[in-house]
Amino acid sequence: MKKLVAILVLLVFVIVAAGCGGGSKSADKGGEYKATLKLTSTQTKDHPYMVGAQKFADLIKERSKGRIQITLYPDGQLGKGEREMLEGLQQGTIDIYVGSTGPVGNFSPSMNILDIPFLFRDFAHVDKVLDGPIGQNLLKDLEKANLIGLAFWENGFRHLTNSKVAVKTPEDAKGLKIRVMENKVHLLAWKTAGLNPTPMAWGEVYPALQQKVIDGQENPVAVFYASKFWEVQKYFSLTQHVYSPAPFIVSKKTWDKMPKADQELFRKTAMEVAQFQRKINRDAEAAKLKEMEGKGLTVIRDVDKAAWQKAMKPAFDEFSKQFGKDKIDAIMNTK
Ligand code: EAX
Repeated sequence: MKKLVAILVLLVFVIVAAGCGGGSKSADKGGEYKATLKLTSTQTKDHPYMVGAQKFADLIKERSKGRIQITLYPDGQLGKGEREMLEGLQQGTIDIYVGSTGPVGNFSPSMNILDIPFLFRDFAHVDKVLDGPIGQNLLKDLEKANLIGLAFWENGFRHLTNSKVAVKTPEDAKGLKIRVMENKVHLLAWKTAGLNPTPMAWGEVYPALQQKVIDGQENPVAVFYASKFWEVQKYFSLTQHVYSPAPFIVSKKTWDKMPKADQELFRKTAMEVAQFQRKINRDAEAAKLKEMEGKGLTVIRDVDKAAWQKAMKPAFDEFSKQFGKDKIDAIMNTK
């Protein structure tokens, strides 16, 4: 009899514990959850982030039969930079974010490994790493910062631009004042290469370039194009110095209110849209560059990449110490 009571007590305990599932307060009543969620990024509504976001919103609306509506806030409407937006996610004032990994490392240090220059060979390498166990573990780590990483979308390979000189080598760029993201890895890499980098929130970059407070910046083609940076920059050097992923993140506060079935729907849809979003980003790059050349931008294609790699190399000792050489090698050796 005593044994039976003990088993019953244990059973009740297990059922209650499973119901509370790992701190998540999921309602698990798929039909009843209704929400209007805010999705934001620093980028304009035509940038591939927001084109992807619109597709995500449409699919979620359709698949939830209208229970979940997602409103888009493009162009920094909910924060002047990505750090501010991530803080908004933690506080629950923003529900969903898509943006670079730039400031993410300040919240979840392991993510910074992806910002190491010349880590990725090409897009195929990128996809293998980000969609495989390495990328998925980095997304999981975000949860410790109350951020739920669902997938990697794409910002793109970053390139150096400026208003002063046609840059091919680090020598050409010596002393250039450039804006960098609020990211220690980027800051160290550019200092090591002999430039003069200043961390700045995205929303301040265009005016700073216009007022010539800084000479240049670095970003992928799509960002430069969507924000009409050819108006304030003359030279676009295809340095391709670092690949910039775009984690698609949900606030843990929002997440914990969602039933498991909707969480699954979000995960699946975010992964699905990642493929679409990366493709439209990649497919449009060459045409965007051409169009901007037509507007007077000088695109420097014969950049001395080996020289850039060599100039940033001394920073690798520090990166190896910080992230572990084995972890960096695991990414570089992924085939
Ligand atoms: O995510 O701040 C940056 O330079 C980012 O690359 C941009 O906001 C797109």
